Amino acid sequence: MQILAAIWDFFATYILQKAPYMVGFLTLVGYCLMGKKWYDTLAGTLKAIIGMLILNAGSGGLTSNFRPILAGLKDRFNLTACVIDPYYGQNAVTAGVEEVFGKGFSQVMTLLLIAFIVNILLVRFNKITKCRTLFTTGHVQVQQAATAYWLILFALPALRNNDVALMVVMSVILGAYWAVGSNLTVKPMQELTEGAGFAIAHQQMFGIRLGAFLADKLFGSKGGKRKVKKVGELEMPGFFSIFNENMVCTAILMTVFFGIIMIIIGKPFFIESGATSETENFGFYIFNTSLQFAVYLAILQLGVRTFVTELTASFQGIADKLLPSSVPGVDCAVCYGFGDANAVTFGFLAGLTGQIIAIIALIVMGSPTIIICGFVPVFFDNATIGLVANEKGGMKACLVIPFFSGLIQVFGAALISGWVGLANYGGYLGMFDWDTVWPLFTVSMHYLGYIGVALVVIVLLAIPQIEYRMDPKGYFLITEDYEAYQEHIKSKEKAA
Ligand code: ASC
Repeated sequence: MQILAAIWDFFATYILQKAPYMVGFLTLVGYCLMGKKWYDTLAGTLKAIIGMLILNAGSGGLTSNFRPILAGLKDRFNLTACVIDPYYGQNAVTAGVEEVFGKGFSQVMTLLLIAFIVNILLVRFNKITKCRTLFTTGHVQVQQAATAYWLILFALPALRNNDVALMVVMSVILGAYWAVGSNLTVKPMQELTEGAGFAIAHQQMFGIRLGAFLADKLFGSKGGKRKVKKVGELEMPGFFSIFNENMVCTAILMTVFFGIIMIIIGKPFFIESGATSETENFGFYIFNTSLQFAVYLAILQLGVRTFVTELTASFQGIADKLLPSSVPGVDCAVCYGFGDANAVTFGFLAGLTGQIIAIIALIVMGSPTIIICGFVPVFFDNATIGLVANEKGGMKACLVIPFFSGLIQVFGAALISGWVGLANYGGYLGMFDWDTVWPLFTVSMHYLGYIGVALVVIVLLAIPQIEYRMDPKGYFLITEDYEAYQEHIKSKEKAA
């Protein structure tokens, strides 16, 4: 028993919660199931882990470089504000949960495991459930579990004294959200990557599907009737042609945007935080910092290239033997290695513009909760949504849809974090789904109690059923054989 507990503890701490090792573990299991030679299995597993670590170095570098700049706005203007950022959100839960609900959050690991098992079961029985995706991004799952814990305790006071019921409600809702949300991204991701064989398991999964849907409806080609110009197809004249090069484009745009923000914040702030010194030229500091954006994006894309093929190739073993017709759900940054690279930058800047306008609106309207943009939601949500929007609706969609997403993130986060009391502790998770669908879940559970819980679960589970019924023939084909799926779509269009 003790040995089992130790194994479980090791698994939960070092694999389940750490995306690189989870991806490595799945690669290992997949290749073993395929009966690959041991040395190929070892090499593939190492490549998968290292690739994910490189991706993390890229996304971590972006976050650690640019988060303090956005958060600096708060200090510069002496705002008592709630920062939307997964790490601030997690800290806020830890800081307040004991005080507000009289409960710590020691069961987080157990919860993660049970919710993960719910996810696995939903995929295992996908003949019935129609769920095709397994969540592999552990750090995100921890953040979501923390915020969901708060939202559910807030919505259902009866659960505060009933640990078993609390665990059941939480793991079923979270597990269903993971399975159904990532499942929603299968189609946009297969289309973006031309069948690379992964889905997104992150914090804006409903946003991705909604973004792709709206981009297609509002800006799409309507079966060839309308001309769609994607970001990568723009022919820029003269000087502007340098924007076609992703690194150059990112460097120039980030220098302008972050330059303005950093000038507003002022040099003394950066000296105080130790980021620069009295003697360093401030203009040079701004330029050098802004260039890091392009550097970390390039690192991130290298990481993607290193591990994606290993993971998706080995996952075939898992799909064949254990979880039929399934694909792995991975970090949103993985898709930045596909599609038009500049769409990532444009989506981010459009989302940032939306967020800044929304924040000004909150201040002007005298909102009791003021939001400060955190780097993670504004970049990772809007870059991802921009990328899929561009794929379906071109440049216009890539700018308009993330702009609205930015507005929604701020207004949604202000409403929910103020209402449930997380704003008092300075942070909220703030990613797209947590500003939209999770507030709706919370409202439903708060006002309808257990009926609300049932409603949330039923609605979640109904989503893949509806999608399946819209195209029963193509639904599993899209993960099993993308080329055959494309043929199927062509023949469907011809018949229409
Ligand atoms: C998050 C989070 C991160 C980033 C990263 C993006 O939600 O917590 O560290 O997004 O996963 O690659």
